[in-house]
Parts: sequence; C-alpha cells; structure tokens
Amino acid sequence: MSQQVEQFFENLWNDYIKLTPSAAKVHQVLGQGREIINDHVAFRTFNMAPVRLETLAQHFIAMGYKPCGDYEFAAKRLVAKHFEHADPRLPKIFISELLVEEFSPAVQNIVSQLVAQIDPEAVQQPEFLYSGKHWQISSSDYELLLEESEYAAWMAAFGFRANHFTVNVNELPDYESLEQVNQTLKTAGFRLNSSGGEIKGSPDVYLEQSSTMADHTPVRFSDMEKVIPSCFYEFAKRYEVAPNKLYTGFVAASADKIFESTDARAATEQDS
Ligand code: OOG
Ligand code: NI
Repeated sequence: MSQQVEQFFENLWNDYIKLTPSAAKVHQVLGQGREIINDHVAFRTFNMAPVRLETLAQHFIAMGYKPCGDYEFAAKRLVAKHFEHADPRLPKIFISELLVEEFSPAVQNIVSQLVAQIDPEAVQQPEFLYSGKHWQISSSDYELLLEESEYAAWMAAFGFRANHFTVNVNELPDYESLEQVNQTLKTAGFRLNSSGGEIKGSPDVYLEQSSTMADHTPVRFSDMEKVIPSCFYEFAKRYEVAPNKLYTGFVAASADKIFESTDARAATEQDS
C-alpha cells in the first residue's frame, strides 16, 4: 500500500470520527487496543455532474481499485457499486448515488442548487472525498428533503465524507459470531439498527451485517443549529463461497436496511 493511499484512509478516518465519536469507542470495546480491520467504507452522492458515482469512483480506480458489483434500491431511488483492491489490507469501497430526477421538482431544485455550488476542480482532488459540504442550506430545506428522502437530507447536511466504516468481524480475534459482537455492543450501551432485524442477511447469502444507529451531532444550517443523525459503524461477517474463498459482494436486501441507520425515524428495538 503506497504512503499516499495510507494517508488518504487516515484522513478519511479522522474526518469520520470527528462526526462519529462512538466509532473510537467501538474500536476500544471490540479491539481492546488491538488493530481493527475494516471490511468496507461507504460513500453517498447525487447522480449529478460533477459528483456522479462514476466521477468519485475515479479516485479509487487511480488507487488500484476495480469495479465489482452493481446494486439497485428501487424504493429508495438509489443505485450503488462496490470496488475491491488486490491488497487485502485495503477496505472494499461501496458508493451509492441518489437518482435525483425521480423526486419532486422541489427536491430536484434544492439538490441542483447545492450541487451547482461545487467547484468542479475540487472534485478532481482525492481530498474531495472527505471535504464535507460545499454549500449553505436552511433548516427548512433540510426538513423538506427529509420528507421525501432521508438520504438526500443526510447528503445536504454532511456532504462528501465516509458515511460509515465497517468492522471486518472475520478478523476479530475474540468473536465467533455477529450475534456476540452485537451483544457486546448493546452491553456497552450502543443502539443497534433493528430495521429488518438486528442481523441482516444470513450464511445462505454469504454475508451477515449489523450496524449502530448513527451518532447525533450539531449541524449549522444557514438559519439555525440543529442536532441530527450523522454517521454510524457497521459490522460484517462473510462466509465462504468455496473453500478458503469468502464472499466479497454486498446483498441489496440487507443494504436497503443498513441505509436506515441514519434515519432518526427508523424503528429501533428500544423504541418498539
Ligand atoms: C450504505 C448502506 C449499505 C452495506 O454495507 O450494505 C451498506 C449507506 O448507508 O450509505 O453500507
Ligand atoms: Ni456498509
């Protein structure tokens, strides 16, 4: 792994934990001071120039990543792709993009105005991927986006940065199952996303996933400050598709529920 790539992931992580202080606590609780290996990092964007998925992905292609899977989320009006690197120490990359034209004219207008404020030159720099938001937005526009798409509202509030990192549970020495990981997290006081059950997927689809509910952080809107859900941590356990060969893809039905980890309105076990 080149020093540049290593520095990129370090900067990405440092930006992420500023908004997600519980991520550092997750490392402490699960790793007990040992290094945690990440399975993947996820990014979100809009399907509008100059920030389309394909454009953001170029930074990973330049680092040696290859496109490996395509996913569609009809109800959330999103598509996604994942990318893998030959170096097993590097996390997979999951990038989704919102199909903006499928929303109301009001949402399309707000999003177009946000995207228009981005300097296309800035997108060409790898640092763009942890540069946050490039615009001002009012709390009322945020609320309007929230009514149609929690994803659009999250993007408007946080911009470009890691949405989540994901612990590679297969590489955690002290844990046999994702259930044990979840139990440890709950005992330590974390709230898990229980939309579709705490564990999404199964050995039948070669992937089990769980996630915390996003931390809450104060965000400065143009008219006021509001405390809203920021980023979360995910946990993934992969199963063999052949002897000594773990599944490397994602599972759309599970991912569909993981997206809800930033949704304050999504059901959690504590609420139900
Ligand atoms: C991505 C949700 C999907 C996964 O691992 O299936 C996902 C997001 O919330 O942006 O991360
Ligand atoms: Ni994920």
